[in-house]
Amino acid sequence: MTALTIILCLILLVVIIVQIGKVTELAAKIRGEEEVQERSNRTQASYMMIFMVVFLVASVVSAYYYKNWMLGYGPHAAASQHGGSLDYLFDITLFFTGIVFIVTQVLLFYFAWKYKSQKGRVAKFVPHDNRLEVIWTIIPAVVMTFLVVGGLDVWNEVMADIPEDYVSKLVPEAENEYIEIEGTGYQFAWHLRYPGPDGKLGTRNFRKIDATNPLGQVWTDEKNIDDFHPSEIVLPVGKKVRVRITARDVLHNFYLPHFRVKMDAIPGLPTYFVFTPEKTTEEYRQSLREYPEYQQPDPEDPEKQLWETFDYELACAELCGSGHFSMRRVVRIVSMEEYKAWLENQQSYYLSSIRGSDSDPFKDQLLDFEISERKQEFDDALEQALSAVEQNAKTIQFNYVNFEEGSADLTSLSKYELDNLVEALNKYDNMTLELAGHTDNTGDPDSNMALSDDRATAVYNYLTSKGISDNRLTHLGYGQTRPVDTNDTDAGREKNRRTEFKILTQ
Ligand SMILES: [Cu+2]
Repeated sequence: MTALTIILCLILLVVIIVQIGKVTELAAKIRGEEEVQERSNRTQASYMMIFMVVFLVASVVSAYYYKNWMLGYGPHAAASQHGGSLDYLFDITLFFTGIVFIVTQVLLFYFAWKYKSQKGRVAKFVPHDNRLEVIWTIIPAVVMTFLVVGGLDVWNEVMADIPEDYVSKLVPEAENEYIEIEGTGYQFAWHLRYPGPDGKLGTRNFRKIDATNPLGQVWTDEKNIDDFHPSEIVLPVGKKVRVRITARDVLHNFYLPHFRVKMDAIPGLPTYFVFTPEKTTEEYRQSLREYPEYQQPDPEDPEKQLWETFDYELACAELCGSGHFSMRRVVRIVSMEEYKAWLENQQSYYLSSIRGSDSDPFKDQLLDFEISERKQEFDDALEQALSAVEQNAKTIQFNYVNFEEGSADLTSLSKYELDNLVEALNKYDNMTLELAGHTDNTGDPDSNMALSDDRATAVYNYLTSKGISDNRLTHLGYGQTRPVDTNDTDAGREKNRRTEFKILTQ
């Protein structure tokens, strides 16, 4: 109904305009056409001048009124080291284009007024003028040169070539040390990766991408072992950051508006930029506090005002598909102490999601740091047992010696702990041991007894094969006769299935 009314109104308007035209025509015929034409020209020309003044004043007033919506003004201050120079470049561009804008508008309307049609005046015909050509070529060329050179200067700050002695570190200290992080865009999110304590991002291969390996990390590359995948970007204030940017499907764009950095994420072609955050999230919030537009309650959390809930953000600045809007991640800039505390809570993706699974190439072996950790653990337990006085405290349980299900075959990972024991036996050459196997109470007691004996024997055989004299070792199975926990729960039964050794003499 509304649409119909509007259409009817429009038709009516057209009819009225046509009628007015006809009336004017008739009036002109009555009054004499030339005189009417001339008066009309004068009126139109003065309208031009009025329009010019109103339009220019409105342009300036609206630019001033909306200045807080522009980059670099009001609450939109830059939060990175180079951000200020980028905003300055915008200002310079605005200054020059502003002059051109005002001059061209004034001339356009002034000429329209000055050269309105007048009786007896003939247009001047200028076919060619070299001087004019030169002037309007040189002036824009000079201005453009200033703008382009200034722009290149800022661009080189963002795209700074990494110096040769550049070092990537998770916690940078020296001037030439960067934090190197990685963002991979896909439909529709960012997958973030930090290098872990070694400061180096591990290699990737797109063929390795699957459900458990979203970035196609090559697990045989040890630089990948400590890399972690956080859900937000957290960075310390005042440290240089290099962001490596890639995409997994289509074009995306890694955009950190508050830091004035923005770069395409291209499948198959890693890009990067460098920036140094200069204000922590908290400092930026405090600077927003004075602006009325940030003193409103946050619609999502009415208890708080908008400045309190403000966060820096990472957005995708490429229209990459229907879920494009959801490619947002929070960026937190914090003090070095907070950054370190946050790092403490991050878990290596490999160790938490891949280690021991079918896609782990090191499934059947221990990694160097695990070997040394477990050796430390074993040595500590042994020292404690050796220095203990009570006989009960002389028994040590193997924590990592395991057997294949229902058999007495040692698993491949068991040898590491047994090797620790071999080393200890070589170190303390008077030490003699009793090796004992235990089971839980499931199954037949007699076969449990036999199985536990076989398992103690397997350990005995391993140790003697490593050159330990057989008169230093005895072995026997206790079956289910000596539980250390309840046999009513899974956890209890697991504790009861164990192999241990007792120090007889030392
Ligand atoms: Cu995107």
